Amino acid sequence: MPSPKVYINGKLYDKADAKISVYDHGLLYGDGVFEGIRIYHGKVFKLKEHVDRLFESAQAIKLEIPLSREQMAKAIQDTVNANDKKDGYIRPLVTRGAGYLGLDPRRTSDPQVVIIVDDISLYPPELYENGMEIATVATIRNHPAALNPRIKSLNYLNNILAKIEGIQQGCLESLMLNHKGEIAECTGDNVFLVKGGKLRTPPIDAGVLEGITRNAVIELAREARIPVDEMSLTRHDVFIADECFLTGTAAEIIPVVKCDGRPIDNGRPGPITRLLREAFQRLTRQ
Ligand code: PXG
Repeated sequence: MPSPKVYINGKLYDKADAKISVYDHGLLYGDGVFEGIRIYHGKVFKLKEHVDRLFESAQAIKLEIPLSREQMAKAIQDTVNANDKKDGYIRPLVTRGAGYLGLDPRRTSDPQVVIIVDDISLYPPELYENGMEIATVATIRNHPAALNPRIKSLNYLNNILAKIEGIQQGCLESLMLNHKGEIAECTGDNVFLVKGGKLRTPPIDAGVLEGITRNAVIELAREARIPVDEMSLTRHDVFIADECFLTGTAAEIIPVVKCDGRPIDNGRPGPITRLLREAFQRLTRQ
C-alpha cells in the first residue's frame, strides 16, 4: 500500500510529513469543523451535500473557509484522484488555525484546510446479517443551546464519552438521549425505528446531526411508499418498535436487534430494514 497523500492548504504531503502547528486552535480547543465522506467504486458519494454541510458548520462557528464551495469540492476530488482510491473514506477538516494560548478566535490566523483520504473502518459484516446491540447511556447529547449537534465540529468529546459508556456495556454503539429525555442519536449514526409499516426518526430539532445517510434513507423510503414520521421518540418507542436501524456514512444502514438488553421484536433484522439496505446498496453502486 503506498503512503496516503494528505492535502494541506493546496499542497499534497506524504502521511508522515502531513503536519500542522501544535498552536492550532483545532488541537488546542477542538475549534474547527469536519466531514466524513465515502468513495464507492471511484465515485465520491453525495459530495455536494457534504461540502454544503461543512460550510454550514463553519458558518455556524464563524469560521471562514478560505475556499469557495466549488474549490473545496474540486480539492476533495483531486485528493481522491491523487490517492487513486476506488473505495474508501475522505476526511476533510478546517481548523481555526494557529494562534496564542487563549480562546479568542480573532487572534488566530490562517484556517488550515486538510483533506485525508484513507480506508474506512467498518462494523464486522456479521452485524449487518444478524443485527447489533446498542445501549442508552447516561451522557446526554450536547444541548443545542450549548453546542448544536447540527454542527459537525472537531469537538467530539460528547460522543466519545457516550461511546466509552456503550463499550463498557459491551455495545459498539451508544444511544444518546437529549436534555428532555427523548431519543437523539448515536455517537456516529442517526437512529430509525419501524412501527406498523412506518418509519420513525427524531426530528433535527431533537438535537441531532442532519445525517446525509438519514436524508438519503428518508428519500428511499418515500420512493418505496413507506411513510416517514419525524417525531419525538423515547426509549418506550424503541422497546415497542417492530424494527430499528442506524444510518451513517461509515455504518450505511445497520440493523439493531437489542437495546438495553431487550430484544427488539423477535430480535432479528426486519423486512423494512432489509428493503432499505438493498435500495441503499443500489444507490451507492450507481
Ligand atoms: N450523527 C453523528 C453524531 C455523526 O457523527 C452521523 C450522525 C451520520 O451522519 P452521515 O452524514 O454520515 O449520515 C454522524 C456521522 C466514523 C465516522 O469514522 C462517523 C461519521 C461519519 C463518518 C465516519 O466513525 N459520523
